[in-house]
Amino acid sequence: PLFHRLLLTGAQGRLGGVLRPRLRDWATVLRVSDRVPLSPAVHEGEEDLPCDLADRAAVLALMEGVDAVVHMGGISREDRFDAILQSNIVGVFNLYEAARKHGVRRVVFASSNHVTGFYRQDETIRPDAARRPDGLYGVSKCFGEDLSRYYFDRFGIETVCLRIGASFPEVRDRRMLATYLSHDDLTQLVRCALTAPRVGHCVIYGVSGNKHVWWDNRQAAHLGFVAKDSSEPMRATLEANTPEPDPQDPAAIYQGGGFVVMGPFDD
Ligand code: 15L
Repeated sequence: PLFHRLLLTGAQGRLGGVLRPRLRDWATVLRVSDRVPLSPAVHEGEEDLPCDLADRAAVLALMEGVDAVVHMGGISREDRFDAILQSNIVGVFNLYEAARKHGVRRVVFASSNHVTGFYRQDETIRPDAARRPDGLYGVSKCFGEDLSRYYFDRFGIETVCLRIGASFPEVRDRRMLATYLSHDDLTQLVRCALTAPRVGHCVIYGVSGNKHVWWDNRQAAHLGFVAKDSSEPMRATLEANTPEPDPQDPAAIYQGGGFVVMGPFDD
């Protein structure tokens, strides 16, 4: 195995659930964590440590003895500010503080394309373009990117921030022709982010080799990731089955799609 103990947070989440069986072979022990009970329950080679990311003491215990972290935990959509605050801001701070205290050397951080959701769909941007978050969720991911930058510059903890596009088994709408990241490519990307010899702090988009993309990901080359999949084979069926978007619809104008018109939600 690549690691003695690897931690997967958000193991019961949608992508945590995809990654969980795929990460198992990479470590002697895969520590799986979520705030809700895991189903299926632990498999051989796994240990389950339930944890609410907002609970500082619990996160400190969660990180003990861990070699590296795949941080998929937290809220993955637009939500009430107070919910986002606890999971994605307090939670990420707790994670990095625990990494510092326990000497954890590397984190793969699930960021999101929504940190740049207010760029237009006719623009192509690089990961170092100024951020334009499309909601409080996107703002919280900006915080995670900046916090991890600080923990690298100050404490040398390496992080790869993956601005995941849309990772589902299949392309579900026209926007996903650009944002699609297959589950296999996601897995490879996480593997490269965990194992590339030196990553420092970097930010890259998590996207398959789609024909039309909005993101110039050449800055990711040093990770050694080469996408194997593409949305293109699904284009014809998708276009035949979905109406042409209204060009005035903000969801069709901006890269963040429907996220750009969500919220704010009342408490
Ligand atoms: C995200 O950040 C969400 O977590 C995911 O569920 C998708 O909605 C994705 O963005 C997207 O942009 O489609």
